[in-house]
Amino acid sequence: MKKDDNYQFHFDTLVVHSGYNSKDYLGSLSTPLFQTSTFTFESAEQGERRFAGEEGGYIYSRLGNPTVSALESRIASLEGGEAGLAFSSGMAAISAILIALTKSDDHIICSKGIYGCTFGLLDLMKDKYRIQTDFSSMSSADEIESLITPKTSCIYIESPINPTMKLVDLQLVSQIGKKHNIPVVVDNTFATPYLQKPLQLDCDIVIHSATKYICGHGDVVAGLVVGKKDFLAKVAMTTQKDIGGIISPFDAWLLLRGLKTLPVRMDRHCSNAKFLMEKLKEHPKVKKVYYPGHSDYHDDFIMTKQMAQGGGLISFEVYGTKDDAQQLLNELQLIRIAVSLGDAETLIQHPATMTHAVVPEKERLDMGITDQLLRLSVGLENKDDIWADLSNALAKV
Ligand code: LCS
Repeated sequence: MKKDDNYQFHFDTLVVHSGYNSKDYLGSLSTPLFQTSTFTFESAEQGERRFAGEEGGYIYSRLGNPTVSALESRIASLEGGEAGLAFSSGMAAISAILIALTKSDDHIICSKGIYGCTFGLLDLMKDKYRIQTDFSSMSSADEIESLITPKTSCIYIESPINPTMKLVDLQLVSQIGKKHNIPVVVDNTFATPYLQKPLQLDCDIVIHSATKYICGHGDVVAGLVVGKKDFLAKVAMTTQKDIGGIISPFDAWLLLRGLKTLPVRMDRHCSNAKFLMEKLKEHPKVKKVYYPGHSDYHDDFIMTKQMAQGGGLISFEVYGTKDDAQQLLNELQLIRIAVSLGDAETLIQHPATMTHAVVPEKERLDMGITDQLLRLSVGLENKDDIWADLSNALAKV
């Protein structure tokens, strides 16, 4: 889909068209679903050539599938990267990348605050392979550089951080990564490439839990990675092929479908979230509100540097105890109590006992996840209906 060499399509055109050419598939407007596990060879010699890498073409769906390839090309174009890879979950993507980047006894520097299972994975890597992780608030170059050792093989960041919504200055971290030749990996799940493009800020690898905004409809669990072609080709032939966490063709097809509306959905998620964030800030029962650009953390300067809008997630602390926080959830009628995020439905969860229950209490509190913290994934419903439900529940606690 190239207009001419000098013309660059806009993001909202790329989400619809990139990575797929209907001419290659009998004119089919929708990307065909290749629901097949394997591909036949015309001869034994052709099979041999394909396995030897001497001839292009598909072999077996764990090694590649046309529907999956279209998705991988599309996410690469949206993030502005050379190549993409699709996985069966965000965690399959994260583990394939971290295992590819590290070996026993290595060291990782990680943002202070990450999704609970990513924390669990780092703990597992420490137990099994003696890979140590240091957590950093990443607030200054000195702080990050003081943690670098000769064994540091990767810097891993979430921004905004799940669930505290703290921001990490991606440009600051990528400059340190470049200076010390350490790859910087960014989990871009909360922002999506519509709001933030870490590769443009010189980070090296972008990861998504595509389960969230990329899918947008709460019906797929999947992961995506974008980065340099050579690195991802190595991952495809090692920690993806041999560990095997590949996406199914049908899930790839659903993600291609979901992606087409990403900008339209994100604009609505963002405007709804901004409205609710302002209402929550004024509410007497709400102690703190965390939303990029308007947080009680005062890190707005980072938001203006790297994000187009604040996104669809808000975290807030209520006054009182864990019981009060849980009661608020139980009083809701429209908003659903559920983990995950980025769906059409507004979802609310209690991180201390749900997404981050695996994080030991001391580390959890250090990350800023108190018993009174709630995370709201603002959906696409009418904003007044969401606020009516939330304010009604707040009035009851
Ligand atoms: N990265 C982030 C930032 C996430 O929020 C999640 C899942 C993952 C990676 C893992 O992706 P998955 O394997 O689930 O596709 N976050 C969840 C959450 O906050 N609630 O439920 C899942």
